[in-house]
Amino acid sequence: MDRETARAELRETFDHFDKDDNGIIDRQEFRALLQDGLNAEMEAEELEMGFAIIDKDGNGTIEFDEFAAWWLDR
Ligand SMILES: [Ca+2]
Ligand SMILES: [Ca+2]
Repeated sequence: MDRETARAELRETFDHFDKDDNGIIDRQEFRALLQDGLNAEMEAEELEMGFAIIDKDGNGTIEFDEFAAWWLDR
C-alpha cells in the first residue's frame, strides 16, 4: 500500500473516531479510539502520556496531521 492510499484510509479512521465531526480528536474521543480501535485498555496516566506524544504541538487536541504522523510512523 502506498502512502497516499494509507493516508486516505487513515482519514476514514480519523473521521470515524471524530464523533462530533469537528475535525479534531479530543481526549474523550482518543480514549474511545484506543479502546474500540486498538482494543487497548489504558490507565488514565497512560492515556495522558499517549495523548501528549501524539499531540505534538501541545494544544490539547489531536489534529489529523498529528494522528497521521503517529499512525504511519509506528
Ligand atoms: Ca472531535
Ligand atoms: Ca495538536
